[in-house]
Amino acid sequence: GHGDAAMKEYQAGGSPMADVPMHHDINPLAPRMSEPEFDKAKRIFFERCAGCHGVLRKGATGKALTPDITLEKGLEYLKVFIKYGSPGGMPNWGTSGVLSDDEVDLMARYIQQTPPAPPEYGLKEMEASWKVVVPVEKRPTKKMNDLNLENLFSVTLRDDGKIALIDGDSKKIVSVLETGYAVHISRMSASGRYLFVIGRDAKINLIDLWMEKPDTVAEIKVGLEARSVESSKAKGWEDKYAIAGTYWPPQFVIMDGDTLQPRKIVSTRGMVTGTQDYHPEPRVAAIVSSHFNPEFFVNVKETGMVYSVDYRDLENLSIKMIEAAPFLHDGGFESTHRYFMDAANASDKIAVIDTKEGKLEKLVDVGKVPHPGRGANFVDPKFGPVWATGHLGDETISLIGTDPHQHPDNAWKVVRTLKGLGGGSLFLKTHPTSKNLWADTTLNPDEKISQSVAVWDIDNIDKGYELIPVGEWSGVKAGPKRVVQPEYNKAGDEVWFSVWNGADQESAIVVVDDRTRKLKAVIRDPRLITPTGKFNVYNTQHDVY
Ligand code: DHE
Repeated sequence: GHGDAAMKEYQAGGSPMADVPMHHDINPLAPRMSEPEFDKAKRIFFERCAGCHGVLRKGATGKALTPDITLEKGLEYLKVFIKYGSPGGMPNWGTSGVLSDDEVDLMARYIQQTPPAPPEYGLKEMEASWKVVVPVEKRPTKKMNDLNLENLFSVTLRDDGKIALIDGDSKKIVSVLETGYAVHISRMSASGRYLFVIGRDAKINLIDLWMEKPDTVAEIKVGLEARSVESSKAKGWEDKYAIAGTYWPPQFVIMDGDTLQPRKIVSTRGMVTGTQDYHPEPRVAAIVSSHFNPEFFVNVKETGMVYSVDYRDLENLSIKMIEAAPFLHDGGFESTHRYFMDAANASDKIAVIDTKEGKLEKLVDVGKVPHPGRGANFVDPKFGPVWATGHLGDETISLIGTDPHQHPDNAWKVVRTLKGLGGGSLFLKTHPTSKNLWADTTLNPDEKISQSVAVWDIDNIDKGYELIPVGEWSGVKAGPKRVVQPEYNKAGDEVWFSVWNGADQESAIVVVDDRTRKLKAVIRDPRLITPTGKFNVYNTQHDVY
């Protein structure tokens, strides 16, 4: 199975649903629990367990934990499993010191209860949370600041619920803005004017970069838990719509691009590809926006479906359900932007989605638990254009041929497998003007590896990687100092890395000169609390990676 420790730890990152009140349905067959015990257990479940076992405990990466299964196993068996973990990938919550013996007992009783269902969240709730801070007619009609917007970076300050806007030229923090809880990603509107930021609590901030001091002009909460937001990019539809996908409820919503007014909500509950079994909570993972057609491509994680959503007519919405493979997580375009390279992380495959024709082109077998972020595009000296992904579950980088016209024999095949620093890789990147491929190993258990990155010379890719000790270069002394997510500046001659420490420790951003691979700058500032994702405006706007 997919029992990689890093993978489990990654998914057990905590959920804002821990705070959502839910009804305790007394199950007479289950061991007794008081109301305070139930609430405490529910909190632990959403902080530690829901990421793998699902909100309704129907199973995802982890096993199903519904009472029909757990009552049969019994209290003692469940306690041992929770305390010691399993070779199949269940963490050892007790012996690792995360849960006390009393808490292990509490959780063993809790998972025999009927799973409490979180509330639904529809138009009424969205509208109640929706705020237009600056109406469209009160906004500037041209750019009112001297910022070089194309080289601005939006930086996730994960545990502070904020983003930092950093000027890529001077490396100075322009401002720090409040966003949602455990803020997750930033995306750009097609014009490069609006920045969308989404938190794990499903709060979206729409930030107008034309203002004298860029700030939030609208906000909304689109659900109880979320990870993805995008903006319409097809010709004639620039900046018109935004879309956000939620983990709970399992649905997505299309909004007006300049106000976030919710327009159309679509549920993703349905049948799993292949088995055609019903899944009650298929979460929405990555969403990409077609540059060709007025369509969003929406990853429906647990059912393994990609919905192509044609946004021309919201009242008569047309959705194509493209069967790929479970569990769809992250991905990005190849260099022509026609094919969406989409990681099915429980199937060890990349699903190649033809966004022009709206169909599955190919399922490509790669390494164990692919995790590309948006991936990396470059021209392999032997095989032509390729797109690359790293893996959480092994040390390899898979290079997939992406040019069916000039290199048909290599198209949609793994043409080369690189050996990287180790497992636990989250992101890799290059740039059209660069000859380097950079990959992190953020979740590797070995500190030397998680604090370093690997870099390959694309023209001599056989020669293997060079290790760059980015964590050490940061000068930050204490802490885990995990190095995460390479991101290029607009010119493609600098690559930025986050040195991600605990919330009460110093973190940093390290800027490396891409041509010399030498240290160029370190951004250290008390406001840089837990920096993780970085999104260069131009590269994000144009899907350059
Ligand atoms: Fe992410 C992208 C989900 C944990 C940093 N993350 C994504 C996307 C999804 C996702 C679905 C794709 C969005 C898109 O393209 O529309 N992430 C999840 C989880 O479910 C998971 C595993 C567990 C959780 O509790 O949230 C998770 N992610 C993390 C982290 O722990 C990371 C490393 C640090 C952080 O900030 O939380 C993290 N995720 C990122 C980043 C991206 C991302 C930086 C965007 C990469 C890019 O280049 O586009």
